[in-house]
Amino acid sequence: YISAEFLIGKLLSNNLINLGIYDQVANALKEHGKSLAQIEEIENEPSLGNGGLGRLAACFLDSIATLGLPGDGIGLNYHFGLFQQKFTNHKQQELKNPWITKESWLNRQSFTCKVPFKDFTMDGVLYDIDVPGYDSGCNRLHLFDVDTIDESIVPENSINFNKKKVQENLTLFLYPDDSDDAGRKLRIYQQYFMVSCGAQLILKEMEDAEYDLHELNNHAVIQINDTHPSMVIPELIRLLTEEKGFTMDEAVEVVSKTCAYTNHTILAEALEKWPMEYLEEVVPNLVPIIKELDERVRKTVKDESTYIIDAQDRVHMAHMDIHYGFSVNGVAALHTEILKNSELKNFYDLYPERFNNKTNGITFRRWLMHCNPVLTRYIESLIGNGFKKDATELEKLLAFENDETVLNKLEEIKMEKKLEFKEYMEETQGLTIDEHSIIDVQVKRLHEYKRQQMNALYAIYKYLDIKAGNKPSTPITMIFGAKAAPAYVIAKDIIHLILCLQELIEKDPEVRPYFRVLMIENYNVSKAAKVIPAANISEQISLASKEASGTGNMKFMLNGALTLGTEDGANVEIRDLVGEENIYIFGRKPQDVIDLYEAGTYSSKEIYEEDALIHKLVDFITGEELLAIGDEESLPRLRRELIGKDWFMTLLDTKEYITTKEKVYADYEDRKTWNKKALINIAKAGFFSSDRTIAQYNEDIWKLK
Ligand code: 26Q
Repeated sequence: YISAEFLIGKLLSNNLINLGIYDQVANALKEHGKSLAQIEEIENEPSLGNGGLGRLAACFLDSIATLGLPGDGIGLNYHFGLFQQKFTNHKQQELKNPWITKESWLNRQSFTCKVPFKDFTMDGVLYDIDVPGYDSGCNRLHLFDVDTIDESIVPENSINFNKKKVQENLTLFLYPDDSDDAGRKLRIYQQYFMVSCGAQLILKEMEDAEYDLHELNNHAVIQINDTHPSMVIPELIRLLTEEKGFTMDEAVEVVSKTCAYTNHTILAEALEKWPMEYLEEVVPNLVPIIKELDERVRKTVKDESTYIIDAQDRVHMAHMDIHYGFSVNGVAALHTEILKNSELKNFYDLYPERFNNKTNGITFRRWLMHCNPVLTRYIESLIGNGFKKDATELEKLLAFENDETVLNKLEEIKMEKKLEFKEYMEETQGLTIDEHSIIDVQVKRLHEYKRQQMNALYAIYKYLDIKAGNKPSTPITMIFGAKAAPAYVIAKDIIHLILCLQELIEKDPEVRPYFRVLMIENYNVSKAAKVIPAANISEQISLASKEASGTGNMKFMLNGALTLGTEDGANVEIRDLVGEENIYIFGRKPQDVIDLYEAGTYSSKEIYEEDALIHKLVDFITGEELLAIGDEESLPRLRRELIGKDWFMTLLDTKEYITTKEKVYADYEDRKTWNKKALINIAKAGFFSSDRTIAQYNEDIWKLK
């Protein structure tokens, strides 16, 4: 599993759980007056990923090891993980995020290799992190690095550095761009270094085992996690032809039977296309091979839209993966259908047998057993512990859907997790949450398509409604957590809006007792594990057709939160499993959205001008209340964006979002019915175990024994 990101998060507790010694260690520490929870806080967090794609890779490693499959991860040992986020003057500030210490989980290995760039060669060194499976063997995460990295070239409190000194900075930083096209040469240096080291490691393992390299595909399979590692295809072909005496035909054939590609996005702007000029400058060795691969396509395929090198001389990495791999998969049923029917239709017409779906999953060791031990123990007391190995056994909980004692107990557990989260937020940010309020959470990377701005418009609606005298019967706490790519201006404007709303309401004694908007600073994996179990409502409100899958949606459901979401990604499969009455779905349907883009008729301006409520909410962004707190450049820019462009159609769904959310809050008043819905969500979450996902990858693609 080769991936530019492995968002593994802290490892101590999860490793103890997987080794089956968590309770023993926790008790032994307690007897000596120490607490495992406190030690957990001290462990540095390896944030070696941006979001969903990186976290998915980490969950997959856990499941591959747990299922006893011989599968390792290959990636890069970034010295600084995703930037640390600080809020100053209601804005995101980025700081470097070091995590490596002498005591880290990295184990240096003896393997080394040489990676040839244009004007110099770099020496790859290997560090491994052990990946113990739950109650089973142990695999490895292989992270490549170079010894010449100089962490001191990054100033304190900053993420700036000289991008030209590749020897000193190659593995210094994880690229902080989530779906934004940041076509930087350093990224190509990183990608090539990763795939060349990875390819050399695989060939060495083949040779150590004395296997014939012509049978590579019978001994290895390489899963390419999005296009970031796609250069592994030409690099393997290069190594086999230049160093192992293969003919081009032989190399192309065996590599094509070894590589499989996973697509994680349908945002056209996020599909990597590298200018040939860049590749010539960084990895000239690959250029003749990529040209040869493109030539071969041109000889047999008429449809020019599938060519690897386009008319502007850009190399389409995904095209290379599809022509020269044996499998292409999407990450949720809807996503795969959209790939087949629109986004990659031309490729599906060529190779229908290559396309398959693998709906994402999450590891229940981290997202249930570790983050919610009280719930885990309670489930065990009801249905036994079989669900820990076979998550579908959670369905046995359905027998209790009308059992008041069980439903009340679920509510009590939720309260316990809210109190823990309250304490945590008090200690870390000095914010005191009302544990009796409804906890409504949207945590994920900040991106316009995910529509945090629509949730913010709801907050404005609620603020004004309370100001007008309509007090909610149960107080509401809206929680956001999100990092924005440092160069993504509108995303940062949205964070600014949310932080300004937080300030406005925190200082308003009329509203604050009933309604609050709070933003978690530096949202990361360990904060996710704290907030998700405390949530009542899971916000999954992306513009339909744009969120490939989502995985947060699965984590919330497993912890008994109800989804308020659009018909998008895996939300669709959640709905099909729990039934319409146990989820809140709203908004324009995926096909309507696709048609709207096609027709090019969407006009947010029209909605703004014709709808008085929307008009009022949007104008509030630059009203005197917020301008008194916020930035006079940022707030108007965001308002203009919403009226003048709104590429992800926020205003299209805002009205229906408001009415649906009002219904969700009203339903919360009938606690018994609410708790029953929560129970059904937990019971049906078993399908989203990454053990199931990995079993399917293995059954259909890898065929490991
Ligand atoms: C691209 C070019 C240059 C620099 C960076 C990037 C880049 C970096 C990260 C592009 C994309 C990403 C991350 C994408 C991602 O996290 N996608 C998410 O993948 C999840 C796992 O499949 C899905 O659940 C989410 O729906 C999808 O958004």
